Amino acid sequence: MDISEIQEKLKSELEGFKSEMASASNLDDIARIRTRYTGSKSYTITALGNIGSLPREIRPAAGKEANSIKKEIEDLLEEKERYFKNIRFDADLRSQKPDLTLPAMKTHPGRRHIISQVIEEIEELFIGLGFEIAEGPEAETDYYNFEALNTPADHPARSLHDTFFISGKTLLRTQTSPVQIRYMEKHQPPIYIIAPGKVYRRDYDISHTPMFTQIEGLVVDKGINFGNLKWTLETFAHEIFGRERKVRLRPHYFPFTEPSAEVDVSCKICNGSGCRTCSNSGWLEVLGAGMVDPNLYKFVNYDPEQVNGFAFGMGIERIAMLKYGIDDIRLFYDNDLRFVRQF
Ligand code: 2U9
Repeated sequence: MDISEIQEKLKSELEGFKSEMASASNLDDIARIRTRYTGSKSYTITALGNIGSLPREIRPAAGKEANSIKKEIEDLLEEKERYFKNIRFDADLRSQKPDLTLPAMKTHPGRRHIISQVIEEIEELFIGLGFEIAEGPEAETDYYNFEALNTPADHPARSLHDTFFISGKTLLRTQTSPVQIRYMEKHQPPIYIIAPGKVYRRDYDISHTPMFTQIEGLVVDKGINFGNLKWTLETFAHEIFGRERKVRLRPHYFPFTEPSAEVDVSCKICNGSGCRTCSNSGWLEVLGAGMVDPNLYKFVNYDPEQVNGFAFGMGIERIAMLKYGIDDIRLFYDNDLRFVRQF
């Protein structure tokens, strides 16, 4: 057999295929034509299988021709099959009558994340007390995150922060306090601000995530005293956790406040008598606070003889955990819809 004979047979095979395709009217026809022209007994497939037995010099041309015809046949089959499938799909849709007795599909409209809701609730409370909201960068310098907050390079408090460094003296802020320093650089007292935002620390367990949310507050004015701080914190605790909760302040240490305190609210579960949630103490720690250390004012050119102030800080995830009885902070960021849809 010479090459022109093979080409002739392949061509007539293709013509036969095309004429059958022209009269195909459904998917069954396509399946039948496919078997006939691309099945193992079809002329094109047999020809490809027999290439090896042809004279060596015509093998490449015969192989090329058979492959090209095979491809043309397969492409046309696919195209026509898609066409008939669409027709069948349309017909199926038209023939289906809706069953009006079926229950409606459940829809889940989007909603704000629980942490965003708690931030907003706390913001509203402080706005009502006359505070403004201040924001700042999440990538900070060592100066604003530590130095200007009374935490020089050799200060032991630095190791508590497990800082993520970006490069050199640039880092991811470990607290929102840098926002307050930046704010004081640009504004003169009286200052009444809260700074909500994401902060970052290298930590991950049942009560720590590498990113969490803080809200810090700062008041700087003439004649501010510890009583003003205590009233502000009690108002906050009663609004957020309920008026029946007791509030207590315990002495503590922070590099940027003196004196400093940790603030507890009485445990809601046991009403202060002691249970597993409060480790039998009757109290739950909710935030830290103190009078701004006058030493800080030199960083922002305030005169500590003229003004003084207080500051406080809290982790929003912790507030949300205590408010809603959540026992693992990681749940907030696993994005399991069964959890986030509850709020
Ligand atoms: C300036 C001066 C003082 C902010 C403060 C705290 C106490 C505090 C922690 C609570 C849990 C952070 O999220 S947490 O780990 N914060 O206890 N923060 S006083 O004091 C400032 C801030 C800015 C210029």
